[in-house]
Amino acid sequence: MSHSSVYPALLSHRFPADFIWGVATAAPQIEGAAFLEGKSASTWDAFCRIPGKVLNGDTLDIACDHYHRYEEDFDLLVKLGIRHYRLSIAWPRICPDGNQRVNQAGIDFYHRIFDALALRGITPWVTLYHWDLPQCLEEIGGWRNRAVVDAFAHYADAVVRAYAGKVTHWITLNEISCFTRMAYGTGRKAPGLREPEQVVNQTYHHALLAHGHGVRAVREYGGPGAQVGLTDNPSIPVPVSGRKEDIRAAEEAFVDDNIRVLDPIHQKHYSDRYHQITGEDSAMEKENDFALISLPTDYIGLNVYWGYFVQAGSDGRVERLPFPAHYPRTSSPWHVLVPQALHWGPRFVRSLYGADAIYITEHGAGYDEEIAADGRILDLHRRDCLRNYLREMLDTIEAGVPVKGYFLWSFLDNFEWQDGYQRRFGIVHNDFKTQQRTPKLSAEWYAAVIAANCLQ
Ligand code: IFM
Repeated sequence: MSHSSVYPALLSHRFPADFIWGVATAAPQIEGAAFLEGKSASTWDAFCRIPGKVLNGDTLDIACDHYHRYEEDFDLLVKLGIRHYRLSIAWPRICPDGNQRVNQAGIDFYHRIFDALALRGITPWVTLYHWDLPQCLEEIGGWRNRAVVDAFAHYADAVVRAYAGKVTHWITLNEISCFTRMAYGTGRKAPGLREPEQVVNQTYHHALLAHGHGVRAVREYGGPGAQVGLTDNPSIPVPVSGRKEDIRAAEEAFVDDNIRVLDPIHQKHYSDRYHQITGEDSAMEKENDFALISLPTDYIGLNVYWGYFVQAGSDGRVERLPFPAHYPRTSSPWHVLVPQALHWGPRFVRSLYGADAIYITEHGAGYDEEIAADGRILDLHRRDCLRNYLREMLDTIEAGVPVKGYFLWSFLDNFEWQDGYQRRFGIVHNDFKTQQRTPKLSAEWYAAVIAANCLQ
């Protein structure tokens, strides 16, 4: 008897035949070459130089040195059977002055990247903005200043025009709340400010406009077959039971939590609920802003890491349940493990906003793990996390939600923002001294999932 007839794969563990499997990275986190060939400083290059802002004073200067090592990195993708690669373009490499001057060396670099990917049969999924605002734009107010929207429009036009034909899958912005609320509200991310709530809401509004320009640029210059969408990291309330009251409570909480991004984009205006929540701090908008903000997209990208549990209280109101001590989490303090977030997140996006195609553009787990003496990294905790979440994603697909693909964050250990290089999200270990790449157990496991198109 053959091995597969003795141990047949479970039918319920199979993914649709055309399912997209990939890994994700972002320019500032892996490229390095922070000041080479005309690239100017980003807000993160400036932020990491302020003592105390980034763990161990780590900088993005060298990161994974992917700028010089992309060929070997892409060879590794091929070895692992990974055919889809999400990356971002560094805005300060393309428009170092934040104005219309385009840096040809920056344009050439990504041509080399796309050619190297094409040579290996790997499809790029390109994010226009993954948090690296040119510092010169921050100096005139950054996302607080509506002028940044025009600067982004010029940048997006330059990028899409340059790579039309080489790139067909575009993502406008990554995780708006991380470069608005967390950058200008809580101050955890660059530029690390604590502005009043109205200013924060205004940064969201400017980001929505920039997203609209990204969509417009792809429609105008992307060429035949080009597709575009936003990547969001919605807050995901998970109903604690399948009772319809709990599901309704979770859905209501989902709308409220995501009232500044997903809701306005899809409702084509700020709802009454938005105004109720934000009150006098609502964003100021101009006539016709929503014609741009709500341009139709081809897909929604969701980054899903965590969620929280809710139930309907006795009066029917949403009750958020606190996590008990010792609830499972990764090394990132914010990262409680709630696999069902990968079920309910896409489900709510589908039911509320009617998305026809959803891609999980990021999911992964960060641990402060070290390489063992024998040179192996047996990251069973990461494997378990990935598997539990993927199981939930399969249920979602089986429930008819159009989740079309999954990009694991991240390919390589990299610069994890304020947590520097200590927090490792890669399925490939990187030794930041020698730049040696070593696939972890999770990389081998993910390769097996992709090869079989089935959970292992
Ligand atoms: O590293 C980040 C990434 O840049 C955006 N999404 C979450 C990841 C893990 O924190």
